[in-house]
Amino acid sequence: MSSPVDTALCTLVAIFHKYACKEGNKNTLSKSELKELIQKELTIGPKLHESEIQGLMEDLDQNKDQEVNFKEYVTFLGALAMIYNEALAC
Ligand SMILES: [Ca+2]
Ligand SMILES: [Ca+2]
Repeated sequence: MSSPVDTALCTLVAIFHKYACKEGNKNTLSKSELKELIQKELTIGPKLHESEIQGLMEDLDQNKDQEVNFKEYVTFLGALAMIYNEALAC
């Protein structure tokens, strides 16, 4: 009954929670949780340097609490979608 878009969105939400609940606040990603998510779930993850992940964390952490909440994660997904859009455009 689920469409490909439903499945894709549920996967993105499930991935957030899979990593967010590993340590500390269960509803936010710490820097190490974000790093693990990037390295295990993204094709480009293993190619990113520590400094790039650090920079990404700082960009995503809009309220500067050193954690990535779900809203900030959605911003991250939007940025990734922009990159894929450039790669996939006709
Ligand atoms: Ca957490
Ligand atoms: Ca934050």
